[in-house]
Amino acid sequence: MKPVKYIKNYIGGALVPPDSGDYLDNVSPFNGEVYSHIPDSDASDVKKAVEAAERAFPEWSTCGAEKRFRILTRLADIIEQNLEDFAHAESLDSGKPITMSRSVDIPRAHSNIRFFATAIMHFASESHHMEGDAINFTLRQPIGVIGCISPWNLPLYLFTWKIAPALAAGNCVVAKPSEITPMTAFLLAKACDEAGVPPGVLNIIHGLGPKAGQAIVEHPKIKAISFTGGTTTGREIARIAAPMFKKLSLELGGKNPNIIFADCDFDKMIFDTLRSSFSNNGQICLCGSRIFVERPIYEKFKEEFVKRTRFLKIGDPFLPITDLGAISSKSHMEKVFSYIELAKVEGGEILCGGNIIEQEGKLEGGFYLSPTVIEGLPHDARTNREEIFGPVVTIMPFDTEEEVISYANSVVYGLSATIWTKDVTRANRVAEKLEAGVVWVNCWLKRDLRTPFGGMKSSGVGREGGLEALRFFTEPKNVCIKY
Ligand code: TXE
Repeated sequence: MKPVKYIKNYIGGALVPPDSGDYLDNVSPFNGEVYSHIPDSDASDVKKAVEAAERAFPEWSTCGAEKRFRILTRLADIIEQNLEDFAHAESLDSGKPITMSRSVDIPRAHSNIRFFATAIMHFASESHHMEGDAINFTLRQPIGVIGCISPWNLPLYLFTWKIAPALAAGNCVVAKPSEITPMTAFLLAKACDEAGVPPGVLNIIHGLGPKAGQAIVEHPKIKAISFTGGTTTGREIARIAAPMFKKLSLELGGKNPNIIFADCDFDKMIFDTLRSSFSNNGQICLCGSRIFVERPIYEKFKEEFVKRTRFLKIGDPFLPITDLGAISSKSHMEKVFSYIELAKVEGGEILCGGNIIEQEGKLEGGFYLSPTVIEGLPHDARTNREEIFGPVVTIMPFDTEEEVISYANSVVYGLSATIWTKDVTRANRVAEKLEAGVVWVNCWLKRDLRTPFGGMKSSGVGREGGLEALRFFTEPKNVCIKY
């Protein structure tokens, strides 16, 4: 399961070149060099993938939950058996530390598959008895061909988070990974072959969003789209899909508040806040990028947080001591850096970091940024309203619960939030008022796959996870029988 020079599309169970014969460079953020090439696919490749999926659908949708359970479980086992290859490919492609690929990304990818392989075995629906003369029951039937489009920050983790429930529910899938991080999706295609996933059940198309991605969204035989990515792109996808009455699941951006009350467990809070600020270089839509600290402990927090941030090791993603690897792409690094410049213009003070790190030796040419902490900005500065999606956080004090809730809710996003306090009554009171789809209290990124996952406002539409996902990927039909 090693990276290849020329990645291929996976259509009808075969690894095939793009119809156009054209390829795009795949750059490793590790050193900024082109290390492979991906198909520059277009509508003709997508058309073939949809046709393969349509051919596979009748058998796959009626073969029974147990058969789908067995095949998907085999696929999960193969990923687990090849964890090191998948982890290496993920870090080479994304720049994330190998320690994260090994402990988070790849294990969560096979857990996603296993979770939904088992969930479908227990997926039941409801019936409603009408006194005396009728019984209703609800069928939850697979939809048909589904489009799954995923981003570059957690490549295989989010790719399988969509594909697994779609397949478990009996649908067939045309999936497109990000062109920034295509390699583990290619390795997944090879794993499907080994697992005996029937041809056409899963089809993987590589290429650019506005070209290959848009062709998936536009295809009339694709009945539902599950997308994770930027809010701008989500809006564009909805513009096309809504008039075609496609089901839509949109997991978009975030600008998540991290609310720290003075009575919190300081040591636990500071440890998790470092994680929630800088994990994956802040390239997780759930990272807490706006940190609000109750005034009595603001100075203590600022001193300890900046000290620990300065101690983070940035560099070679393949060294176990590395905390932060490379930023996913040159253009994204430049975008993140532009926000650091904006923060200065808006009157912010850079307490640590704030610079692009010019590496030498084998990392020369790679994309590295120092983790950055900014204070002194008003809550409604652009830096505090717009998603930066990098190792950049702002900190500010607050005095009252009402004040911090109004700050937290003052942005267009509503994805997740974190609250640190020992006062459980206050935690519940604040959680109820926060405009967020996920609220963590005295923890961060503690994930139970059965729970509804997603955001509100400009963070998206719908929920993934557990039964929410299986219900998204099925059509409910009520049958009423009079007797
Ligand atoms: O995502 P895009 P990008 C945020 C983050 C980031 C911004 C843009 O702020 O800076 O989004 O990141 C495909 N039709 N998040 O550019 O463009 C594209 O090929 C169909 C948050 O990487 O949204 C890729 O496969 N598909 C997010 C996928 O969409 C299209 C994680 C995501 O790309 C398309 C990543 C189109 N018109 C970025 N345009 C999260 N919520 O976790 C692009 N794509």
